[in-house]
Amino acid sequence: MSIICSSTIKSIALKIGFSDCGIAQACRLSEEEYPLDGWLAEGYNADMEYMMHNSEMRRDPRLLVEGAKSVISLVLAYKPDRLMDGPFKIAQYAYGEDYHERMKRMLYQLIAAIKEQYPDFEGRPFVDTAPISDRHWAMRAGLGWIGHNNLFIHPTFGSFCFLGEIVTTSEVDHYSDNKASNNEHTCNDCMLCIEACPNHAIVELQDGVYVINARKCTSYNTIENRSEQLPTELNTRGFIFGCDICQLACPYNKETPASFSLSDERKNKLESLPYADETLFNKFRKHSALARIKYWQLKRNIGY
Ligand code: B12
Ligand code: SF4
Ligand code: SF4
Repeated sequence: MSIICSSTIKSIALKIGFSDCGIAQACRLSEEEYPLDGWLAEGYNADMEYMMHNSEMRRDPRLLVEGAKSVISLVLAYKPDRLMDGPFKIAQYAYGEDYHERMKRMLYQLIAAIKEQYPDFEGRPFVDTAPISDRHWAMRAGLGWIGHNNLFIHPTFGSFCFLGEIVTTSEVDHYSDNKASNNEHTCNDCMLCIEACPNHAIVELQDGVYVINARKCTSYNTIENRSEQLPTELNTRGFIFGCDICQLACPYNKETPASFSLSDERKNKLESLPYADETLFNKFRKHSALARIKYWQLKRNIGY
């Protein structure tokens, strides 16, 4: 099998429209690096039972793709050029087309383009579609670091970016350095994200290791929680789908460029969504990240 050139892959990825690309050697993530067991033991996954399954596979992509040698990590920035107005807020990641669809299309495009140069290349694309920890692979691929707000932060695009991977059985000529491991890039410990969270959902699991207690988090409750009522103590600050508060507080997101232009038409649609009837909402949620919730959850999140 041919050894593929990392800089060729990166330049194809950028041409396709990804914001950044790096490649890490496939290996097992230790509990120290990815304290999944500790997080699950505390029940911080709330009712996301899928996080309890395949945890060994989630740590080791070689169990996901037999013979995997490399993980190609892709970043797709999504910061919009303006925010929606009005009393209700939707997290910025849901402003545009459903990222699962968009990213998957781009990942397949990338695989096809690599195959043109290396016909024996075999790779499987992932974007929230299998047990693999996107953030850790982005960090290992030298693209940035994980902040106390638990998000992957890119030095240029901040944390407003989606992540995806191609796990491949091919080896590459050069693996990127994990810059976060030698402190070249790290979270600056300002704690602004922790202070900003209105629900105290960012908690210290062990000394200096912060995780999200999903039970308390607005993002979890407005998207993943299927109960009839939201917890009475939840302070959403107007977010009816997802939450961006701990990202907006982070200094690394202040000077980042916009990567998505929010048209007047789309902005109006987003602003009128809380008042939409079921038919209109169902029409909107197709090809949107809002497809994750049903109409009754929207109404519950709004409070009527
Ligand atoms: C489950 C999940 C959720 C849950 C739980 C969140 C959580 N942090 O665990 C809920 C529903 C709450 C959620 C919310 C959101 N999510 Co989410 N979510 C996921 C999912 C599916 C798995 C995450 C996971 O493995 N959690 C388990 C815990 C144990 O692991 P962890 O969160 O990675 O945390 C560890 C590391 O941060 C590490 N760590 C911390 N600091 C350091 C420092 C160093 C040096 C090291 C080595 C390690 C380290 O320790 C932590 C504890 O284990 C991923 C997709 C995927 N397959 O990876 C998307 C994902 C993380 N989500 C994403 C997004 C966009 C969001 C939201 C921003 C959406 C929104 N606006 O509402 C919020 C953000 C909330 C937040 N502050 O994290 C993106 C994040 C992109 C990015 N730039 O990081 C992902 C990667 C999806 C994607 N493909 O793009 N999410
Ligand atoms: S997404 Fe919102 S509720 Fe969840 S940890 Fe961040 S600020 Fe807190
Ligand atoms: S707000 Fe401060 S502590 Fe939180 S992730 Fe950003 S740099 Fe790190």
